Amino acid sequence: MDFEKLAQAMGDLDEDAVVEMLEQVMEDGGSEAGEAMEACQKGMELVGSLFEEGEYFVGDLIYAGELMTQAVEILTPALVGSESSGPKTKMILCTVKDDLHDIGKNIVRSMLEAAGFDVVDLGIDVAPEKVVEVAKEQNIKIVALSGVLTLALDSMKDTIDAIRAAGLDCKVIIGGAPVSEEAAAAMGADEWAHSPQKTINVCKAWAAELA
Ligand code: B12
Repeated sequence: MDFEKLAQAMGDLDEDAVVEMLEQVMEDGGSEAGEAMEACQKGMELVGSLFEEGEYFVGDLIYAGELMTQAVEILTPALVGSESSGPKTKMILCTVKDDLHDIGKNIVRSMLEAAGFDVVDLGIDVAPEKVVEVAKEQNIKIVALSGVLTLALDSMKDTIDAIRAAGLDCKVIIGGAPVSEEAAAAMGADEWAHSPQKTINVCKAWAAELA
């Protein structure tokens, strides 16, 4: 599979070509599904650049999001592995305050659900107090925070501070484009991830500790 071609097709928003290539990837059960996912994300970066250059408009971004969601649906069975049996671990997922981007969050949710988690999705632009309130009410021990804007890092820190100030015993994972190891350390997050696969591995390990 030519992954450069796949990234380019995603960047060109060529739905037929993207779907055809992904179906080819899945023919052997998806041994290259991880590489295909990375190529699709690279394609989304191309979309972002074309938007900055004024070639693409907001409608194209929205279409790109739908295409990416479709791509993830095709690849998900190969990426998440087998669903664990037994009671589902409940966790919170949301996009943090002042950030309205939810394509990445929704992808992470689909994959966590496919991996057997009961995901309480609080949506977008979620205030720290809301996360604390729901974590308390539903006795939730895992919180996943998503953000795409640079300023989302401040909201993530405020959310983690609020969780710790409330004395909640929660593991927190942060994810999204601006997140890094340094950012996670600076704000006291327990883990960070860019890829949904890592998110699933981390959350599965935490769920096993909690069980
Ligand atoms: C689509 C898009 C939009 C859509 C969003 C639609 C939607 N429903 O989400 C719309 C048009 C609404 C939009 C609006 C805006 N956008 Co915009 N947008 C994008 C774009 C092109 C793609 C983002 C995306 O969906 N990527 C694909 C997903 C799959 O990637 P992802 O979010 O990173 O998620 C993956 C991983 O990060 C990870 N992940 C995600 N969440 C989580 C969570 C956890 C816990 C974990 C572990 C992992 C994880 O898994 C995902 C799958 O692999 C980016 C460009 C880019 N290069 O990213 C700009 C971009 C993010 N937008 C930008 C801007 C500036 C804006 C606006 C301010 C524009 C404006 N002037 O109005 C507004 C912001 C409004 C707001 N307050 O949020 C800038 C941000 C600049 C910055 N550094 O802060 C970018 C980078 C574009 C640019 N280069 O200028 N945008």
